[in-house]
Amino acid sequence: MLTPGQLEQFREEGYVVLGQIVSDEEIEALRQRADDIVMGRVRHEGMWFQLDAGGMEYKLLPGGEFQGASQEYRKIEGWERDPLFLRYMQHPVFRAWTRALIGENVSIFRAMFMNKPAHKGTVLPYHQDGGTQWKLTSCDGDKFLTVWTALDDATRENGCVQLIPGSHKLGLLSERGHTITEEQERLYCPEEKSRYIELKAGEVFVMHNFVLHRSGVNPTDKPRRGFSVCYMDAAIRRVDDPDHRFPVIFGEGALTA
Ligand SMILES: O=C(O)CCC(=O)C(=O)O
Repeated sequence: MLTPGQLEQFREEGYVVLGQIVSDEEIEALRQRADDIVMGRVRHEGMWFQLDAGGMEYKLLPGGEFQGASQEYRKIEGWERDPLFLRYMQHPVFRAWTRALIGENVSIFRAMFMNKPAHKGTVLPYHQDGGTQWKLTSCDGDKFLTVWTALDDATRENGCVQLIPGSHKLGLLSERGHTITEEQERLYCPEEKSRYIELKAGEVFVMHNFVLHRSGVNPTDKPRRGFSVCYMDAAIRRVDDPDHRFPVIFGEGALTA
């Protein structure tokens, strides 16, 4: 489930590749469901859709409701609404990791689909996940865990996630913004320090939220779809809306599929 060696690697490098944790059939079902959702064959109220602008510039299109059947969505949020994905998010391996790092009661900040459509994709510059822009009552990086699952093979060629091992130890570099400055990128993210997280469809890696990470475009004819879930302490609230409740995944009041 979770070995002391993996925990040690997580503390030192800020990430661990776990490999595939569910059967090939279950992965195939998730891939199929992702396809059903982008094509509008399965609809869940409240999901948020953003089409891909594509390109080397970090320019994003506005998001909102379902915008029609398309393989060109860049990001879709709200996957806890889908029973198949919710069950996956509640897998005992993620229970073990979140218990070790966060505690008994665990919610999610977000559960999102991140796609680099074939012959498209938008560059996502180096960034950390957190800071005041998340508008949370606590942004202590140690109470968060990102779990990223490849829904297609993710390769260097089709825009897999790239990260800087150990960079979580720098703490939060930008309190306010999402991305870091060019100067910080020059200083902390030289190409020789970066690691490309190449995964087969179904494989998983976990990441500390303060690890510097990025991803590129996809010039290939195969999509690179990923499913990224950010788990956090269920006691965390939104600063601008104390009555808002994040979806609870483990512990008291957890959602049921
Ligand atoms: O999937 C990607 O390309 C980026 C993912 C990411 O930034 C995240 O999961 O936090």
